[in-house]
Amino acid sequence: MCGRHYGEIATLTKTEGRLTTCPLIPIGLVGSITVNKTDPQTWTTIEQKYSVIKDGGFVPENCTSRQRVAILVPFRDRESHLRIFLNHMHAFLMKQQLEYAIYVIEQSKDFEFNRGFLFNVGFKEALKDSDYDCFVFHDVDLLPENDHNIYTCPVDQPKHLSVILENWDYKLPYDANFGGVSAMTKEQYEAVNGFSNSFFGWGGEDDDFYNRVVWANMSIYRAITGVGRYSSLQHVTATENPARYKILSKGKEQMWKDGLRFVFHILKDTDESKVKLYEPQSDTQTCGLGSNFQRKIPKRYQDLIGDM
Ligand SMILES: [Mn+2]
Repeated sequence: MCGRHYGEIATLTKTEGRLTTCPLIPIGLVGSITVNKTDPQTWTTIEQKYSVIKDGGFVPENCTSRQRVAILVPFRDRESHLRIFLNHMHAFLMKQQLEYAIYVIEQSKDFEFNRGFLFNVGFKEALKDSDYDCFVFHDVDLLPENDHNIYTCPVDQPKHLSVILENWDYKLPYDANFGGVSAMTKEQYEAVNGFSNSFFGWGGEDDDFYNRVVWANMSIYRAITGVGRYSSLQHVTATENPARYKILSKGKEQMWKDGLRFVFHILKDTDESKVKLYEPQSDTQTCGLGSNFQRKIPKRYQDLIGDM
């Protein structure tokens, strides 16, 4: 489904203080870009290269960004992918003249990976830092190949950014695909009650997320062919969740019982210093999470880097 959208076509210029709004398509974008899949090996290499990045984020100097953008990246175990990702993304996003921060949301090993839950937590955590307008839900193993793929959110509809992927032979696998990299305004995310928390392991949460968009009477915007191209980093195939079709089939009745509104967690300090540990409160039992469910969530990659 590929609806029409006008959000990014409007060319309003406003002044905030002495700075003008950053251009819609910043000067210096070139379209197709080279993707470097080489691991920079150390966190220090990235920190030195991107010394301008503070607390995982960036604010353009000479203009006011059109939106404040939080990039949410669920994470577990793939340190090498994360270094490659950050090395690529910071250059990419700064060039787009966005005010943004990258949030790495890490999950403890106690339960199977739950991508949707981690996005819900990341959304709430990011809003404690800043009044973000736009959220990008991003896999760590996907790297944009075209800098005209602007990481902002159309105000009138959700956006699917990762239209064609290297590991799918650069084809969209099916029209309702909304996985990989997607973007929503704060209001749109609240209107779909975020992601379901019920999908553990691989698969299903992105299709449920798409269904929620439809049930909220929205449609998905995709950029023109060639812009939404992504390189993929290789990894061992994750374990598919065999229960996903059953959970998906109950998605509509669960939409307002299972999602953003039902993610509760409390903050705890741990001996692991910079890593913060979250535990859902017992209410989360109602959305299928066990009582011993725990998540480690470094708010930004500096937290993950620690003193290394
Ligand atoms: Mn993958």
